[in-house]
Amino acid sequence: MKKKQLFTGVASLALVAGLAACGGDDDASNGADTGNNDENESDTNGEEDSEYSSAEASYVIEAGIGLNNQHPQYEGLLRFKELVEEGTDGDVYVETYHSSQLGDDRQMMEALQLGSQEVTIPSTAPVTNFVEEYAILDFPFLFPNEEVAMDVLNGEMGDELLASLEDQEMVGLAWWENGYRDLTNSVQPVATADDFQGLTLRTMENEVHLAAFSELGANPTPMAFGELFTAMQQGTVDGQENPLATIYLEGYYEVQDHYSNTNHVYSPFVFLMSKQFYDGLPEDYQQLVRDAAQEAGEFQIEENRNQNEELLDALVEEGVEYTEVTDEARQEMADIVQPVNDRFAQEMDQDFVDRFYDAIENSEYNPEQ
Ligand code: TK8
Repeated sequence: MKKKQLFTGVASLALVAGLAACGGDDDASNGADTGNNDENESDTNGEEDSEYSSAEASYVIEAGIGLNNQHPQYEGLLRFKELVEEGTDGDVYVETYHSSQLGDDRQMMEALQLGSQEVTIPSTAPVTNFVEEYAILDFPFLFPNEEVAMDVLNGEMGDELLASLEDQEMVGLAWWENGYRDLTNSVQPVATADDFQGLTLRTMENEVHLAAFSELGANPTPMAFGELFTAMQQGTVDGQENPLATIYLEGYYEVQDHYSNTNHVYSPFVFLMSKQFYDGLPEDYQQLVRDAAQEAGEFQIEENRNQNEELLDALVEEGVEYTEVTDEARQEMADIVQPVNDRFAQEMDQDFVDRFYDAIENSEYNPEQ
């Protein structure tokens, strides 16, 4: 039986349009050196490095992400592909797309709901537009470290959040990691909360982020990730915030002058599959894609942490000025945005919020333990 997407035609049209818009850069090996223009033509059809083919598969997974093919998230996706294809001897085939070739996070989630795309791995911030409770994950200065975050996400609270996606026609298979977000801009060094004043900053499409950056005195401008590089290049925004791996590997140093390790919010990725597609898989394949998403995620997280730790020198070498944010300055930022967290927490289910905070407090990785 051949399980093909209803909207394959539409998806390929979007793909062609996406490639055309990116101008078809053939130099695949140096995404980080070519700014945002990093298309790797050899893997846009997902047939790369695979002994299997979509023509022989019973099930085809179209998997798309917003980041480029230099990012550890894409390496994780390739690992998922390998695990699934080998585990099913090619009966499930995975086509991988990066750089928003299939759309931005929100559009790809909508495609999952419709069943016209099978997998995407967004940051959790835009998931808030589908399930309100996800907002808690994007509270600034919430998780004291990455280990606590992963502990909570892989525990009961994370399971609950994954399960809540089912009403939205999506299945959450695993937590991956984007990491702690830092600030870049082209106007001034940012060392303290005061330095945010007047900066026009692109934020993710998430109410908490909007409110928090307003509270700090910046002008937040929500925007899809795929539009960000051009917005910085054209000066529509002064800056943005993302983990170091993204900042470096997307070549933001070409359009940004200052970087500060604000670490203002921990950003998870969530591995999503279309519920329609998942429900149509035999049970053993359902378990297999679940395990593969988890295993590929462990690999992605390790790679991602390495890159987030290691890329600072490389960024500075590209001419970006590094401004270190002290713990004291960070605490001041946290105090300023705390009322935002409290306000959003009040609007959520209280029991959920209490249990979430308890899970953080009681995590064995919490330094306060
Ligand atoms: C990529 C996004 C990105 C996120 C953002 O699709 O939007 O700034 O950090 O990683 O999910």
